[in-house]
Amino acid sequence: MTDYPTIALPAMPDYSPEEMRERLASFYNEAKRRRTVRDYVDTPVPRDAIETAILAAGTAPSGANLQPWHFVVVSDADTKHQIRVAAEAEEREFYEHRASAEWLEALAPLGTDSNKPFLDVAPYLIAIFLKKYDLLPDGRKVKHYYPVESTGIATGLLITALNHAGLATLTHTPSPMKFLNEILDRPAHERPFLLLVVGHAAPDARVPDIYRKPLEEIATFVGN
Ligand code: IYR
Repeated sequence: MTDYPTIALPAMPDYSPEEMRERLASFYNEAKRRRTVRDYVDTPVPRDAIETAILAAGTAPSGANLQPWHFVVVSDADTKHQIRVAAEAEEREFYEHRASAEWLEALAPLGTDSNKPFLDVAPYLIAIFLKKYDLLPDGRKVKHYYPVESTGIATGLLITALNHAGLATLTHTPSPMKFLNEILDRPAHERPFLLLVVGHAAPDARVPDIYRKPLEEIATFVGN
């Protein structure tokens, strides 16, 4: 047993199987209406909504509970524009040179290109950074475990929380994203993980007619 202090597990709700089904059906309905949105309006989003969504993301499990993430919330128009300019430069490189023919073919149904107006228009960009270690004020390093898995789970929670609030998101991944360290003045040991665009979808936004794999394709049950 641990020598560290513990507390009793806070009470878990005790739902009947029927209640579980209802709750999960309702959660699934909400999850499945989430779409990656590329067309935004500049309608403001309250800052405290973003703060609560980030607090929810910060409840994610993490290796040794070291919480190896950092969220930079950008609403400043000039900073968003700097990010747009830098991201579009990387994206032009990607679409014109770096991407393989196979990759471009996989992206074709999404209709994406190097033009990223949403980086100016959406009210918030959340740059998510992953820390392989923390740096203590005295310069010592505290190693993190499973930082990629942990930050991925936190990002999933963030997207889910924002979707729950009726906000649209886009998981944008210009590559490489090192420019985010410079523009946002983050230390070198923080690695840009993902740029999340957040806002209200444009009323005339269109999205590709995507297909989601059925249960049999994404899950295998061993036993009952
Ligand atoms: N980062 C580029 C290309 C891109 C890559 C994947 I994988 C996508 O699912 C979508 C786009 C861009 O944002 O256009």
